[in-house]
Amino acid sequence: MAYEETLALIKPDAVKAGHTGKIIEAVIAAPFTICAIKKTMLNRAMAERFYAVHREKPFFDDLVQFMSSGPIYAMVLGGESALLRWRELMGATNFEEAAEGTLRKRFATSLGRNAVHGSDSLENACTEIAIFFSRQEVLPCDIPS
Ligand code: DAT
Ligand code: MG
Repeated sequence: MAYEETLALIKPDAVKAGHTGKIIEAVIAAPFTICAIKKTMLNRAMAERFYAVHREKPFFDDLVQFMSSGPIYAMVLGGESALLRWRELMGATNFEEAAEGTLRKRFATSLGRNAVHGSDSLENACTEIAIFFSRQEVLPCDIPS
């Protein structure tokens, strides 16, 4: 086990539907340390950059349009095995295949509108965190020493 940080997003569908509080409750209960959090909105270019790996996919345009359609919350979640644990809490990409109790099972309404994002590797987590936060904004400890 190792301390890790991952990027989590509460996507526009979940923010709009009023699920932010329930999702943050699940984050804290898991538990993760919220090392950084901000409400923000991606413009088209930022969404394209964020999802650049999917540029060739047929759903890319819809994904970019959706992700830039309203406010989101970006969080850096820290903890032991944070990357995999956050992906487990999110559930499968397709909410119909997501396990009971996962965030996507609870809050997704379609394959694309699936409430939350999580980095898929530590390397990508670093890149994605840097899109939203400076190093000074990421505080791994809740209690100052
Ligand atoms: P994940 O978000 O679980 O890492 P991904 O990186 O493969 O999944 O895809 C990014 C997002 O794109 C995903 O959360 C929802 C959307 N998406 C993926 N596959 C899709 C598909 N076949 N049709 C429509 N949207 C899709
Ligand atoms: Mg992904």
